Amino acid sequence: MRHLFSLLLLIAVNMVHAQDLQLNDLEYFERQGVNVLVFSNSFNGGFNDEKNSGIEIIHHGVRTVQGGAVRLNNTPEQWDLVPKMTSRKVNREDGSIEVGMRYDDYDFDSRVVVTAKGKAVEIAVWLDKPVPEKLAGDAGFNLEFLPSQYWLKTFSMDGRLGRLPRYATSQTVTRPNSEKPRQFKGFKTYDDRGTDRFVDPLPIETGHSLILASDAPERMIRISSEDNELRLYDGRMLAQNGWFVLRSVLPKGKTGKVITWTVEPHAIPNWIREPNIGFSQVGYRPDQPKVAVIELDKKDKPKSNATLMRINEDGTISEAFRGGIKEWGAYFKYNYVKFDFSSVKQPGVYYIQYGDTKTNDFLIDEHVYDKITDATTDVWVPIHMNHMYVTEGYRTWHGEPFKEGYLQAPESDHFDLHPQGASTDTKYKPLELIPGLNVGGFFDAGDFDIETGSNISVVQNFIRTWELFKPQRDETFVSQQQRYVDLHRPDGVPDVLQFIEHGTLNLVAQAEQIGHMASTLSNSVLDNYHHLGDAASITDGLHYDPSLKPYEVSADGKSSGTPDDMWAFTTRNPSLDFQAATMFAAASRVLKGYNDDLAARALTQSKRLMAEATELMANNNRRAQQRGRGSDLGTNLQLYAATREQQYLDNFNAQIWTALDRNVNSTIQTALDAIPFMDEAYRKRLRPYVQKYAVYVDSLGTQNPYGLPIGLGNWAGGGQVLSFGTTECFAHIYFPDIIRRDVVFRTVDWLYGCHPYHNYSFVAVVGAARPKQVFYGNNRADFSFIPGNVAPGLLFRRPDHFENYDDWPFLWGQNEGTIAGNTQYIIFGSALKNIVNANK
Ligand SMILES: [Ca+2]
Ligand SMILES: [Ca+2]
Ligand SMILES: [Ca+2]
Repeated sequence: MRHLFSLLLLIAVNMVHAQDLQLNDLEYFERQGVNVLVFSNSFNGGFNDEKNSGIEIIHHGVRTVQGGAVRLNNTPEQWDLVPKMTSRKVNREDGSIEVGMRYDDYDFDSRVVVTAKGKAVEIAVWLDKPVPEKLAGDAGFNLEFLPSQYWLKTFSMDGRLGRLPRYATSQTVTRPNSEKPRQFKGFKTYDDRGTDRFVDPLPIETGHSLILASDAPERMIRISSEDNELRLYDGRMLAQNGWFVLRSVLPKGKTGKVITWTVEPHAIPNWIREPNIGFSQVGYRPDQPKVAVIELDKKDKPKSNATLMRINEDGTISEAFRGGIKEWGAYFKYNYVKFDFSSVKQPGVYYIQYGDTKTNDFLIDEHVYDKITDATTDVWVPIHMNHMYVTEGYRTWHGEPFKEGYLQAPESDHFDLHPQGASTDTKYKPLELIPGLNVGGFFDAGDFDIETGSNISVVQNFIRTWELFKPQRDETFVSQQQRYVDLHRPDGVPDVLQFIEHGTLNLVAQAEQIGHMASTLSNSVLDNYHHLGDAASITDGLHYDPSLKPYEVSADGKSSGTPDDMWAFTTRNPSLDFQAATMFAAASRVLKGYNDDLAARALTQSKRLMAEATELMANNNRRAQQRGRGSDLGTNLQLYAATREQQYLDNFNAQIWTALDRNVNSTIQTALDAIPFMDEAYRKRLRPYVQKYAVYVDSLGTQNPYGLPIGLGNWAGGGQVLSFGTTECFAHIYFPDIIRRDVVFRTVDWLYGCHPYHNYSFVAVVGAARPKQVFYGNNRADFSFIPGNVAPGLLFRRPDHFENYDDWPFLWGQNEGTIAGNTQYIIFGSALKNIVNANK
């Protein structure tokens, strides 16, 4: 009897423990439904606050809280200073993690100690020296809450009730700029309109005990502090990407334990995450493999089978297939199983039923891939055409941007990482107008600059698309004369030719006006770099005249004293010139017969830049020469394609085999690209390398359940998957017996929904049943997307979490699409369509 009693007691004790937060092997606090991470991801300089760092909470599978750290602002923005992590100690004995933080700019150190206390954590801030005088009243401990998961939810502060707003409408004050903590590198995120004052949000509520979202068990969280006042702010008052912020200001003149909070995220008892059934939202061709990858909570017990249900033409539902579940195993925090329904080949409308989980419906049909690139070519790309008025039906996407042109950048340490050296390398004086640059070109991504390297890739991608697939599609009206673009209005010219022309126009202008390639044409001031809205309203369209006062307009209405003109960053980079020269040669060939004048100008610049870059690279130090040589392989091939001069082919042949021997994975795409220009002997010699590559492709199946190269970087790995898929397509086209057609569909499935976290298509695309709904495009403030965009996808958060928000667009590493990446998608999609249609 006593034994039984002890046993029961032991079980009871263990049960209590099982509900408590425990410090796990991956160095975060865990209980079922709740993960509390303490600087598993630290702040990282470059772009500063990325809303990805500090103390973070993953609450029932969603990372809803981050930014826990000592901060210098009520609601920090990007480019406000972030603390550098100076130490991180995991203390297993008392179940705590201690992190040292430092602001070099203010010689200010602090420590935060997070300790598990039952179902809660205690967060304490310790100071060895008092807060520096300059930061007193501003420095505090902050914790940030994801707006899209907390808006419209209730809160209670010391019993006073409220509801967090869908849109920012709280109150602000202004304070003298002298009181504003320094921003990163002295940049200024705001235009104070000459007032010399900055905007500071006021709290929504203050008190000592806050309950957030008592109306939503999966989001409910309690925070209390006996000694410190809690202030709740809305960070969106200053910046659309702001979060709800809870903070306590550090007391003046004190040392020791200066802040103590208790934070208790509610856990739904015995919570198990709903299975994420990954499948292609675009659907499947009858003749392709069809394998759903199902992501399961580690506490979830895999079912023995799943069914494919068919929605019949009369609306009734019948079981089309029942099949076994195959276990793949653990990959980071989840378990993975697969459901193979490849045997179902009858065209129709289907959904997958796995236990109680049912997916949305999708198609099995011959034609599912027919339209996968149309949104990108017809909508996304033309909207990103710079220096044009772009319209669609009743809607204007943007007016003609940057009418005042571009100024020579002075020496600067640029916020978008384009330093301008002491010498301009041009005939222009700093801030002098460089004529003729406001023509052509494509917006880089979610911002509005022209990244020259990306624009070169874009033109190359379009040339490649044109030469390989000759798409005659004409859905876009482009008038360079009127600087006018209209979507869905054919004008008799294939759109791809017009895109090649548009990119070339800007790049040739750079070469002609500057003498070489600019690294970028970008914003001069940070407060218009983060512009959200019509690109034509970023600058005032008037020439900057420093003799006028800011905001003053000249009598003739042509210039202003507002220093908002864009800058051209012109530090000479011979290898960029070399890339441009290569591209110009190809563009010249393609444009001949369509725009002869531009073709001739491109050829002139190609020859001149080629000669000058070659000489400059030879004169530069050895390292620069090696850099030049590294890109030689692809360049020589492109040069041969563009000019058909034998010397380039000879250069290519002299290098390709050693490069393949060195690293087959990184060289194989270039080697495949050469096939159209080579003889049968080349293809034969390439064969064993493709076989080696196939071994690598197969090995990926054991590395993760998706059989793809999954990147864990700060920018999610969508581009890597896409370039892998593109290589597979070309390898299959040339060596179908080695790279099987089936493997190509792994990339397709991933892009369109078969991936971790959720099962939405990463492409805002025609044809997908459930595409993602928000992207980091230039309309992100509207929680929207630009059709045809391809998201980078799954951002890895250390130590074990993949994430792609579909209700919060503002993390570029997950949701931004780039002009170079999206034009690569056009090549991938075109190649795929070729492959699947070859069997018809
Ligand atoms: Ca950019
Ligand atoms: Ca057209
Ligand atoms: Ca201006």
